[in-house]
Amino acid sequence: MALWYDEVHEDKLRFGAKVKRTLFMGQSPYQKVSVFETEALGKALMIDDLWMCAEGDEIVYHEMITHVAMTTAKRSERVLVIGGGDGGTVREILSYPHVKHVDMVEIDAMVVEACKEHLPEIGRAWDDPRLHLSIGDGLAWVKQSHLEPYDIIIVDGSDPVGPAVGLFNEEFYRDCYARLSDDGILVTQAESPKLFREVHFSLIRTLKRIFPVVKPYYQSIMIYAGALWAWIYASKGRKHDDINDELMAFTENRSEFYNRDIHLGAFAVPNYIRRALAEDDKGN
Ligand code: SPD
Repeated sequence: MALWYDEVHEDKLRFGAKVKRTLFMGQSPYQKVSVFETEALGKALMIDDLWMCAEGDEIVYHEMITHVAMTTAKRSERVLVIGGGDGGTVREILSYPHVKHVDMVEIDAMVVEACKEHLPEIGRAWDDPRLHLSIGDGLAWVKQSHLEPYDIIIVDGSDPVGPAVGLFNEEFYRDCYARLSDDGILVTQAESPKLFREVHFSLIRTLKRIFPVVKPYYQSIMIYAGALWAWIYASKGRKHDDINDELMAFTENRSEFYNRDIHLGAFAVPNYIRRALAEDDKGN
């Protein structure tokens, strides 16, 4: 009989993949971690029965979460990644030779170990000497006021259950703001505007209380619930269309999905989102 794994939402919706075999399943102190080999999307990671990434479409997520900030930042030598335990986000950041130092803070050693062993094609930069991996709490990391400022902070957490709940809180983003350089940019994953509407718009409102520039952007990810996925671009002044032509040319040459049109187009919002944002702005 065929084996399927589904991400289930309120017993109303399922996002599933047919699984050839289970490569890893474990319970860490924080969450359930599973890696499957799926028929349609290659190997895939689930955390607490929610899809995190799959070889077949991870490139869209990881290019979108990194390159929008990397191509617009005034400087991008020092980068902090919170979460991102599969290694896809740091892989993309470290593809830029000018990047000097990347701190990656992932709370769950089991996620990193399982991904290193079973998803080595996603995390291809684990041995890069510019990468400094800490297993620990991202919320505590950004409280350290002695840290040298970061040019970019990327929050690649999982969905707001378990240890990732704090990554949707105002205090965390206030700490991130304090850890950024004067021209700094933060990008965070921001769930589905359709399926997790309240989480998505509440995160935008939270960031707008802290950062002068806040703009959500969107792209479709096949494995994620709600199909249309979101990230939020927040900065101390740098605009999402302040694109560095040289860096864009470099990135376009090597990326599989991301390019200038995708970058700019991702900020074009459907009317239901435009209206919700306008309503929120009126309320502030
Ligand atoms: N349910 C999808 C939530 C996506 C969060 N991050 C995924 C990690 C990929 N590096």
